[in-house]
Amino acid sequence: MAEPELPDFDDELPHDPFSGPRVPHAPPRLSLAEVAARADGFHAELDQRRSVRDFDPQPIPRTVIEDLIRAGSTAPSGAHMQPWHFAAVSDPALKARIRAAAEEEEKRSYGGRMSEEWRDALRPLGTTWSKPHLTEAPWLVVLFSQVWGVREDGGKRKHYYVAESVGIAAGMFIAAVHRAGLATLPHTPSPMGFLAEILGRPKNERATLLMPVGYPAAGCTVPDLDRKPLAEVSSWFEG
Ligand code: IYR
Repeated sequence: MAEPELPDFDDELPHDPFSGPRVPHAPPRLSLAEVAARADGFHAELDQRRSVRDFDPQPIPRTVIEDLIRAGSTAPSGAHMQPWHFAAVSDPALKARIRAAAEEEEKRSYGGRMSEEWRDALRPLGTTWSKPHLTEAPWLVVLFSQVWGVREDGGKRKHYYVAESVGIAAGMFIAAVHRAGLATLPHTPSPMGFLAEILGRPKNERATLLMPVGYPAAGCTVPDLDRKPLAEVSSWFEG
């Protein structure tokens, strides 16, 4: 398809005809010493985070989960469409249905649907089809991606960069869970169409992550993993 001709944008400056109302944004300007201390401190805190498979069943108040979802939902998103939905489940019967359906799919996956290479990659992590955390954790939070939005008149509204936006929301939710002193496990039973079905979600939503949330169980262990060093995950082009 031919590209449309470039309009003469210079005529439109300095007024941006597309912008809505604006409000001041003036967070306190911290000293560079404080900035450095916070950057270092936040990394140290996040570096303590581990995905956990053994949860303490102690109930966690709904208000805590509400705040964690609020935190996740502060994520930036394509055209600010906020194309996510968090479903929070503490009902034991629903958790049991979700666990049974997830294990059903995982049995098929571990039983042959995953490639040999994939199963080899997972072996050091010790994962299996068995998902007791789905009933042991006090909450399951299911993050859905809204592939499109729904207008007030019922029409479809296009959503942009859905995978990126929902991925960022997941990261912020996971960081918030950790900051609160709780743990989670970003779990992706595949396929996970059963989650929309069990939770009665609309047609525009796809389950993206299933995250049990709670305290780690006493005596919980995790694989002895290292994180890639900075040099391996970054490159620098300094002036
Ligand atoms: N969804 C399966 C398999 C699995 C896949 C990856 I990639 C992991 O990092 C861990 C597990 C399961 O949850 O067991």
